[in-house]
Amino acid sequence: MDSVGGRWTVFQRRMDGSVNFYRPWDHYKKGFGIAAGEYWLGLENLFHLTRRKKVELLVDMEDFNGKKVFARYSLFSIESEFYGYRLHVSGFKNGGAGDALSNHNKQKFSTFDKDQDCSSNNCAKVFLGGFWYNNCQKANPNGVYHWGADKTMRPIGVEWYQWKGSKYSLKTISMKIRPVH
Ligand SMILES: [Ca+2]
Repeated sequence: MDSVGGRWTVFQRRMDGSVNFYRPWDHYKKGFGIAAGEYWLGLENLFHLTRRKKVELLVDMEDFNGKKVFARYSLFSIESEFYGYRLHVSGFKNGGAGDALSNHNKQKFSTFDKDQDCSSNNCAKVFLGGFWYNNCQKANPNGVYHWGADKTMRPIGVEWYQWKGSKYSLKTISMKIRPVH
């Protein structure tokens, strides 16, 4: 990675299915899991980490064949809870994963008990995660961990559509940020 910028701060990680990510608003606000394993830092922390400086985003992911790709965004921030922790992401650079996140740009965060998405349905309930759902998603990193491809299932998995399609649940995915100088 570039020598420019500080250390990466991981705010999301899936790696083994050990943590339930189907959780209410309060959990996504405050964070859950453990930093060394499956993990969500919390929206309030994320807001404070991105509010006064330029921050870039790196999304690393791996499939069950050991193939690794990434997507990178040169600017990343979220708004306060009052504005629904609305996502701002731009400046995509392709590391083989494709751009799934631009579809979620300018969306508010939604959980099953707080529907702020652009769908007439409750995306968090239909796709079983918590995320900046649009109508509904191209990326579902907080979806259900279900060990690879299953064409017979609804697309509820840990999805990155532009890389593996809607019915493949990734082996690992992590989202991390660092300040840009
Ligand atoms: Ca809705």
